[in-house]
Order: sequence, then structure tokens, then C-alpha cells
Amino acid sequence: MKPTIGFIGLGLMGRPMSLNLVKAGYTVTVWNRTASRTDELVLAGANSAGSPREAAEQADFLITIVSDPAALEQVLWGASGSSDGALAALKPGSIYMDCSTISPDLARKVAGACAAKKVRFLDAPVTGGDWGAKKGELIFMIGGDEQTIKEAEPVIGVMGKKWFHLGPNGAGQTIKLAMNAMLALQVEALAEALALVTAAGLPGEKLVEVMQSSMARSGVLDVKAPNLLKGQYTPSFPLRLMLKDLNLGLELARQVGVALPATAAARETYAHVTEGAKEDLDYSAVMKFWDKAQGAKTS
Ligand code: NA7
Repeated sequence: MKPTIGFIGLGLMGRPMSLNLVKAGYTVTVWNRTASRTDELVLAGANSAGSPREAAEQADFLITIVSDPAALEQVLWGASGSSDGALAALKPGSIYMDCSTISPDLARKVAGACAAKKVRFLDAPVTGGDWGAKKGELIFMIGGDEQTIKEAEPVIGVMGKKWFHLGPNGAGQTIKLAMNAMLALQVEALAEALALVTAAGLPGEKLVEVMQSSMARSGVLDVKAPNLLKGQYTPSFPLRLMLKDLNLGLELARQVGVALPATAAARETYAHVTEGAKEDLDYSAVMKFWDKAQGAKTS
């Protein structure tokens, strides 16, 4: 029998992920801080909860995907003085999977709180952007227990095309932070190379064309180069969230005693562009750092 699902967080990622679960025939109860975002899901057949607690109460399987560690703590433990948090309502034996990108430390803290309630926890951040979420083709990076993952697979398979068991709780977040540091650096390197070529009077398209045939070819080049060349930065993975992940990655580096000088430098560029942004932008908008430097048109 299909588990009853509670789903918290209907942002860019959570909306299509939960919609795919509804379409696959699961009974899904959704909660989102901004209540109007539940409308689309309710129209598709989901139930709407009045609080995170209510979303968790009936769930055999709870999923959360919210912005950052603070948001997750709020939905799990409730705003101070409230009893609306999801954790208290989770049933013993249920599975709880968090797909937000947070610190490995917080993932382990949540795992401990779940264990105390006999709830099985997976930290399972995702990659693939909103288009991957829409197509049900996300990649899940999972920390937790093998048997729990086996049981969770039918649900994960509705939202994703591939999942990796990476170790105990916290391992999913650790790999995710390392991967996002690399993605941020790759996009920043592409932006720098384009800035150099265009400042030298050549079209950026020429650089991309050559790179596509060279060892520098990559998925990032395929997906993000068109945005950079057109100066169009509709969020697929928002800039503000990439900055958050760079901060989380650098904090983890501090904890484990490893220097990440390139990531630290990238954080400065991403922070500068995020501070100057008037709207929500994709992280490929890091290119604006050089647009501004050259006094070129910025959108
Ligand atoms: P979005 O589109 O920014 O969505 C973030 C979601 O988190 C959205 O549902 C927010 O509710 C919710 N949120 C943010 N702060 C809070 C607090 N304090 N309490 C409850 N809910 C909150 O992000 P994405 O969907 O692109 O990404 C989600 C995660 O996956 C993130 O960790 C990424 O790094 C990876 P709102 O609708 O604003 O009321």
C-alpha cells in the first residue's frame, strides 16, 4: 500500500516534486508558509494542512524542502512559543526525508531527534534544478540507513531518476555542499573567461563554441552558457541559495580544518552580486559582477 505523504515547502523545487507525487497517486498533505502556494497542489488533488504539525500528523512519510537551516528548524520545532512544529507530530515507524540543503551538523541533530521518536530519518538533498524536479529526474544524495532507503525508493523514484547512498546521516549534505562549491566555481570560471574574451573585443559565443569541443566541455557549459551569453537569469537554482551553500560549505571546511581558497574567493563574488540584485536571479547571474565592472548593460 502507498504511504500517506506529508510535504512541507512548496518553493521552486517543492511544488513540482509534490505535484509529481500527487500525479503518481499518492495521498499528499501539503503545507507552505505562504498559504497561496498550496492552491495549485490542492487543485491537483492534494490536501492542505494548517501547520507543519498537521502535515506530519497523518504522514507515514514526511518530506521537507525549505530554503535553509533556519527555515528547517522553524518547520520542525515550530516558531518560538508555538506547538506547530512537525517533529513532535511524527509517528513512530514513519520515515522522514529532508531534501533541503542544510549543514551536515543540523542533519545529524535532526537524525538524533528523530531516533528519539523512533522515526527513520534520511538527509537527501537534490540536484537537477527546477526542470529536473518538473520532469521527475532529480538526483538524490542520501545519508542514512540502507534499509530505510530501500523502503523510501518507490517515493524517491517518483521525484528522481537516480539516488546515491553516501553514508550515515549528514553524508548527503556533505557531498551536496562539495558539489555546489564546484558548480559555483565552474560557473564563475566561465563568467571570468567570457568577461576576458568580450573585453578583448571578441564575441563570447566563439569561446563557448571552442570550449564545447575541448576538455573544458561540461554540463555547466551546456546549461548555463546560454544564460550568460543572453544575460538572462531566470532562477532555476537561485543565486541567494548558492550563496547560502557556499557559506555552509566554508563553515564545514572550517570545522574539518581544510582550506578552500577558491571557494572563499567565489563566495565574495556571489555575495557582491546577491547584495546588488533587485530581483530573484539564477546563480549564473554571477556574470553580472563583470557586467558591472565593465559598465555594460545590466538587466
Ligand atoms: P525556494 O523557491 O526559495 O523555496 C523555499 C521554500 O522554503 C518555500 O516554500 C518557502 O516558503 C520556505 N521557507 C523559507 N523560509 C521559511 C521559514 N522560515 N519557515 C517555513 N518555510 C520557509 O527554494 P527552492 O525550492 O529552490 O530550494 C529549496 C531547497 O532545496 C534549498 O535548501 C535549496 O538550496 C535546495 P514561502 O513560499 O517563501 O513562504
